[in-house]
Amino acid sequence: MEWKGVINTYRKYLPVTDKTPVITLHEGNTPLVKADNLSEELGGNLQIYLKYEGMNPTGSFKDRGMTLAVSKALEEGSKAVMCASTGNTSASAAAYSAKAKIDSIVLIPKGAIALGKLSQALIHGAKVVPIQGNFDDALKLVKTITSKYPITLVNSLNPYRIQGQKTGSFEICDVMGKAPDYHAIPVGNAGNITAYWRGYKEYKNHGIIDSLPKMIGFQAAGACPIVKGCIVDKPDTVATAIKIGNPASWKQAEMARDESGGLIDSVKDDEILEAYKMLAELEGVFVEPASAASIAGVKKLNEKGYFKKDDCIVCILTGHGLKDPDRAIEMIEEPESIPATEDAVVKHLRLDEG
Ligand code: AN7
Repeated sequence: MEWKGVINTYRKYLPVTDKTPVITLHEGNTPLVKADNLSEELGGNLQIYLKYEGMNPTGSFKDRGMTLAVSKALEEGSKAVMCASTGNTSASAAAYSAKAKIDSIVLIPKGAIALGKLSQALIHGAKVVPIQGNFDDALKLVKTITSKYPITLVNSLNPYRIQGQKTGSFEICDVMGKAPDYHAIPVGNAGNITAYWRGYKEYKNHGIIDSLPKMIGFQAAGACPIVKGCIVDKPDTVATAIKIGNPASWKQAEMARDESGGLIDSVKDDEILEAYKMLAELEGVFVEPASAASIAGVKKLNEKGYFKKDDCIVCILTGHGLKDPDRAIEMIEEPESIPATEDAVVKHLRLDEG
């Protein structure tokens, strides 16, 4: 049967009626890939699955929440939406607003978002406003402005964003027939960990799953306010998507951690980049650096003996690697060119040496 996006598929669990206009790009239904090569590399004791959210229409998990946030904005008669963004939210808000024929305004930290994301926001026709500040400054401004003007806020403070994003849990459980033992996820503004926990709890309340996963979240070491227990004024990490010092859903993330018996830990930039390369080389899965935080975190915890044998872990890979291709090229070094002749190619590859 044709997949018609998360609202049409999970309508019964979402705050929509027959009258709600459904603005969809057929988001969701993303691959859940068993990562045997990666599991073996990490010691062979775990069953690791990758939920490849980079396969959503705009290349990140934000589309699950944006379909609902924009549909509800339209239902409520809104003519414009606004968000602060480290990139992916702006790309998604721009695309869904284009589809809904409403305006979108995005505040981004100047010079601090990946080029692929900026190009998305621009080409979909968002009003892009780079500010001379970081994401936290941008979010504060957006909160103030949307409280004073008739513009709908579509950051994850908008409850419809969380409602839409919880469908990720539903898909995992629908495919596996149960919840995993652990749910590993990068944490930035902390909306996604909040949404997934909510989704699992709802499926358990409906009797669809018997057990809940432990939620394990990972922040970048230079931007880990929840781990430190205090706001980080100048967050810093290569994983620009999660360069956030004062997450909006801080308390909800702590609740997900504590209710599930999980944890929120930090991973260093070099651990994130190692995981980023490992995923691409071993699994054929290209993600952006922030997404690799969940893999880096699982690797770190496994080395400390945190897991039991054969524990099943789903890692959320939040965004596509093509969002930020410069990062990959920086790491690997672009190869030199050679003359366009058979002889030169054969010599270059040393095929003539047997
Ligand atoms: C790839 O786009 O906050 O903890 O403004 O783009 O729900 O914030 C992005 C966040 C993880 C963290 N991975 O999720 C934004 C923004 C990727 C992301 C996160 C983001 P939350």
